[in-house]
Amino acid sequence: MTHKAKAHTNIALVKYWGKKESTDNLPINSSISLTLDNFYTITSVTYDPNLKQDELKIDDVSIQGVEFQRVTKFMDRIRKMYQIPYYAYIDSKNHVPKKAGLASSSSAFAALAYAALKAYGIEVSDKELSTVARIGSGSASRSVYGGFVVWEEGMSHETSYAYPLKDADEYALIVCMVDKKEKSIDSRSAMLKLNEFPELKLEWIENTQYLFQEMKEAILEDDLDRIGSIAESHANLMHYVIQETGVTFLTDKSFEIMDLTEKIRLKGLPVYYTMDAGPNVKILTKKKYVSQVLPYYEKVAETIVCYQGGGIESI
Ligand code: 2P0
Repeated sequence: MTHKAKAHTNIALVKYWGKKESTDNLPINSSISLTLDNFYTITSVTYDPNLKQDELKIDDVSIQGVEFQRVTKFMDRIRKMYQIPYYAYIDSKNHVPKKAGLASSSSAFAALAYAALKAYGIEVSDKELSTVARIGSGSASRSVYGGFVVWEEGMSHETSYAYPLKDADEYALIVCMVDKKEKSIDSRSAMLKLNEFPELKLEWIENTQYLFQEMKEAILEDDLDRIGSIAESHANLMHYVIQETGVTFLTDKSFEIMDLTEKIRLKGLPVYYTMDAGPNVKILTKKKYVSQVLPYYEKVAETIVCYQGGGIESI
């Protein structure tokens, strides 16, 4: 009754921001991501009939409090859905380059969902696994797969799931680390603020629906320039929306790296930026340009080069 699983984090190129339902993390918009090889979580789940509650260790530290509550609540959902009668030892290790400030719930909840089901001998389709991972954390629905991944918003638990769109073998993503401090507000809380701004929410949804369709086409056509332009537009849109709800994630350094990216592009090298709920800037390009563009970024920030990560797996 034990199982160990590995899942990679993903970076959204069309972002998930806002929920129509919080218990199951049903999003207000569909999103598209790239799974990364360098950042991943390995989690083992062991059911034990003698346990009176779950026990959680993250990176060898025993966890209580809010973080534990979130995990055990997620396990309760899985136990109820799949009639699992036992509590579990959960041991999770995050493989994120030190101080990257990129620890992500996407790989954590994807790995946990998979290990929790497999440890009790439950086999589900990837589609169903994606719905279960989503209950833990929205972005975890996308970490079930490698490469470029689509998460269709859906209207219910059964219809809100991710699927693989295309292999991303030629692509690269350079993470420029801007600030390694803890965020002032977590993305879960920041996202909920959008509900207080109905007009802004509508503007976000309408623009995102359009860019989501455009991005799907661009990826299927393997058109880096189009993918990159849409990713930049959507990242800027998300940060405009976040700013309007009273939260700021970007710093002067983030803007400096965005400006630098435009300058490098003027030299004829295809690089495009995207930012998530934090100040770090991620640069999308193709593998073949990495050696040419990396020195520019290394001058201004600590960098980590990532390529496409694979889907969830047992180890
Ligand atoms: C994304 N982010 O699409 C967006 C872009 C951050 C910015 O998904 O509440 O940790 O657990 O569903 O998945 C981060 O939000 O939120 C996120 P929950 P999650 O990657």
